[in-house]
Amino acid sequence: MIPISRRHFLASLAGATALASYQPIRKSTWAQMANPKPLSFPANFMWGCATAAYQIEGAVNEDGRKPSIWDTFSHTPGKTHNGDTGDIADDSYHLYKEDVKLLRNLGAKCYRFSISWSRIFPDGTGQPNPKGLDYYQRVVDELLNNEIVPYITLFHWDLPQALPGGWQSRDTCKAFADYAAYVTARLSDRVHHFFTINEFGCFTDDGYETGEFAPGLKLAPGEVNQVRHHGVLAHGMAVRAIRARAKSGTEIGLAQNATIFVPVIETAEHIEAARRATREENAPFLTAVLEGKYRDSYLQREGENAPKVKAGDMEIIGSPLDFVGLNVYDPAYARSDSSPQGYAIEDFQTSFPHMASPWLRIGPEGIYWAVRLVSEMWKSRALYITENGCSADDVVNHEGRIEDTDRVMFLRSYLTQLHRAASEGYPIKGYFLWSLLDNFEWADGYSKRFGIHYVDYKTQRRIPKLSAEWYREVIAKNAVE
Ligand code: PNW
Repeated sequence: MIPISRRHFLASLAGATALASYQPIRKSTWAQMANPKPLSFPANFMWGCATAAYQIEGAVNEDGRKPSIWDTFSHTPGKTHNGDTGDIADDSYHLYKEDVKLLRNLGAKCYRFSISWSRIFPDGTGQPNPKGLDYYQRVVDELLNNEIVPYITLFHWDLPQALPGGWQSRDTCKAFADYAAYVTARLSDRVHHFFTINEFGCFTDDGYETGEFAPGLKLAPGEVNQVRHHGVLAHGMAVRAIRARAKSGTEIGLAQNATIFVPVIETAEHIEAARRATREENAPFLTAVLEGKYRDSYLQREGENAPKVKAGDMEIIGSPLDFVGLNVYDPAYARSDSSPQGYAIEDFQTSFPHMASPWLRIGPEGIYWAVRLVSEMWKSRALYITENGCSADDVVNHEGRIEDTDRVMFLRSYLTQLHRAASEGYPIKGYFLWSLLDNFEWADGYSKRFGIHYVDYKTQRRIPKLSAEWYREVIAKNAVE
């Protein structure tokens, strides 16, 4: 319900009396308005936090790990803010027990972290490195000993540097599936949830088209579409490889920052426009994965630049999933119009509010529409919010506290909208806050803080922010207040 003031409420009733007979407000209604119920989530809702290997681990040369494309990229002058690298990051490779303690103190029920492919297969393929896997065995043990359910992402952008051609090569898809099979065969006795790939556009478009992310290439459109195709193909091949090797009961999904459209006004025509826009604008990634097909409109639009698809590829790409994970940050808005596609995408006014990262516009309704549109269009049985959170200009005040009221505002607004989706019955199973702690924010280096724990990078000390205290309350009550 949208909170309204008493004056507005009465005024709206007064207006309505002209049309309908006036009903006096019962006392109990006022009592409810004065004491609104907390926004409770379904029983067993999975509250957690998310991180990724290269952003937190450090220890890039230890125990047999070899470079990933992000090591190379971050060490190339001019590629990251201030020349920052993930060499040390949060040193979670050594401090993982402390980080699990942070989760424990929050009362978190689950933790989403990623595996560094270069620790397991330092050359991308070939000989596995047992010491690499040992680290993740220790992390999983520590989580389980603290009653925290591990959710593993197999690929969060840190591709082994040694793989010839990177994602331009179709062989990389096979290498990924082999790595996925190796990991699941060894961990699926205790880990029951795997995400294949995190955010397709961020390592394909940003890595191979704009060059803002590793490997920093600026390829032609046809080559970029081929890289995108290899991304979704690798996902599908991994789904099959995991299913073939994992213990029964293993659930598989992906974590995608689909572009989700919010209808400009909640009318039937604008909702339909948002639906169409979401399906069309995600054609190379989520739509292809969930429909097992590239839309004709996408193939026509790309013309001779369309990806080269081999027989059987689309079936593999569309391999059934157990759940869909959505990373939700900034919104997009669609309105109905008379064009053949039936929608127009809104531009943003310069006054549109954003968080510390300029791209991170604040649009809490996006999380509601993400869950609703994906469930409605693709009949997903289970959904997770695999990332949501924000950067803020966090400072340690004279009392040693970080009063990130702006982050709390952001999170409360989004979770209120997520509650709306849950209360309407959509199958949302859990929520992973990005991020457990400040970390290496890719090309932005350490200049942007997304954590609910502050990291002093000189001492590696972690300090819970106000948002951590707030999230702890949410988890304890299973409700947003
Ligand atoms: C996600 N954008 O990335 C990633 O999964 C995380 O690793 C990252 O730290 C987090 O969100 C915060 O950025 C994104 O520019 C990076 O729209 C950039 C964008 C979106 C998501």
